[in-house]
Amino acid sequence: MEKDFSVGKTDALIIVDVQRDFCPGGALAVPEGDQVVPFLNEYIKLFKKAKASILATRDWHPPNHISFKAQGGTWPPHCVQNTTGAKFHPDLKLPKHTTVISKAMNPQKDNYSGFEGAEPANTLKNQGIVRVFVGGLATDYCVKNTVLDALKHDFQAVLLLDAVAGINAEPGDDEKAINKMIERGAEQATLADFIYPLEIPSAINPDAEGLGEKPLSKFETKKKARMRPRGPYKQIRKEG
Ligand code: VGL
Ligand code: ZN
Repeated sequence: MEKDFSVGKTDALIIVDVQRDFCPGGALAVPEGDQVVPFLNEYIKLFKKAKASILATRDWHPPNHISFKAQGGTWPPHCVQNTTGAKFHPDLKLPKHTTVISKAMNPQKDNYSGFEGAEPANTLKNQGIVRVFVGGLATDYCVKNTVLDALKHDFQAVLLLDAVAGINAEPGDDEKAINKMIERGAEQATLADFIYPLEIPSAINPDAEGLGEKPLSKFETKKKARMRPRGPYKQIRKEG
């Protein structure tokens, strides 16, 4: 099913936890976690061109965090504040004006959502954001919870299927997570579903700056979307 998402100022891109520790070689590596990076870089370009907001969340744990095995939790220590493993993936091209949201900083409490407390939702609402596009890591934890919370806060939410990867502690966890997000009302998209603003040099077209809404093309989006095999991330249609 083909869609035509056109990004504008009431949209935000939320990049979830694309940190070294969640990528191959990291402390809690998501299989193929690094493969979301080139896709996210394309989305970043698109959202920048549309002058839409870009946010990046990061897991930002104190060293004694309750989710760590030594504290009786599930996970190996990961994304400890100010460590190399907590840094964003070095190839992720976050623009300077990216809003960084640090999360799960309370030692006694884990949190998988970018919408911790009321602040992120309120800030987005005050900026006039009505729709969020979510990609990053991991599909079955922080991406899922961020999307579900976005819906709870009455944002429209679109899952970026080619820009997510799951931990899959149990095989199929990522697909289950995707199904749940769709069930709760999330839409899904890949790069091929976006209308790209046409680039006309401003020397020729003095109005080129405001192109977000006008001439449209879908150049190369199909080709780019094929770069990453989608496997389990096939479009899942809502029942009924
Ligand atoms: C995450 C497990 C533990 C995530 C964070 O970002 O999805 N997963 N902490
Ligand atoms: Zn964590």
